[in-house]
Amino acid sequence: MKPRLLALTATVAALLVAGSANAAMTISFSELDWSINAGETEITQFQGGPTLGAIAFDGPGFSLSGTAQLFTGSVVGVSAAPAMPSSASVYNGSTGRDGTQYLSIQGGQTATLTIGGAGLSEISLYVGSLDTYNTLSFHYVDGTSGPAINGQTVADMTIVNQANGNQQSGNTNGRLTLTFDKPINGVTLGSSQNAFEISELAGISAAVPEPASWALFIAGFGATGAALRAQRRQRLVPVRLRT
Ligand SMILES: [Ca+2]
Ligand SMILES: [Ca+2]
Repeated sequence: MKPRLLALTATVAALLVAGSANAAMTISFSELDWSINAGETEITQFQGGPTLGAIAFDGPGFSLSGTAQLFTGSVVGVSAAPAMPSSASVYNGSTGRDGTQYLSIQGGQTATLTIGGAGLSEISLYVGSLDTYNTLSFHYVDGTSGPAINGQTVADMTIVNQANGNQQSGNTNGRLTLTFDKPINGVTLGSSQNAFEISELAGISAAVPEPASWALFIAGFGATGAALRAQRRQRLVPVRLRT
């Protein structure tokens, strides 16, 4: 029977505040949603390889390290290609899943994405067959780490009812988005059992505004300064007349 892949797009965001670490993030999950979020730029679809260090990135400043593997297709009990909406560019019509290479973190393995420059203020991951034992931990530009979350956290904080590893349901296959109150420069993905599958990463840079924006910003300051000087001159006029 062909998997029934409904393009459910309901999204619920929740705020997670870590008790120990002085950081907060919001978590949202969008079912079978291949489209990246507004403002995001794609980071990678895990093409290239076959090792983590040889994966191609869409922009500069990113690298992947760790022991996780790259898969194409599914192996029962080992790794399941994430379920996809038919609109996804990586959709395989005969399986209803990602037909291209994806990241698969097997039991006991990790993959760390390192982010250069100013880091990211948001990251989204297209995840497959989310399980309670899939983990994400975050490293901040200021040198601190945490809070870490897992599949159960996602289930508790979003529309995901159960992170039970279902290989077709929109509950466990879709876009997981995390936004941060301070920029991250790394994410470590782990899984204590098979497996944590990810098709795609995207994010929003925490970089300062582009030079063009800065030029406008400075021009704005200049205009404000000129207006203030004009006001001051006007105020100064009567004083001058008196002396
Ligand atoms: Ca891919
Ligand atoms: Ca899984």
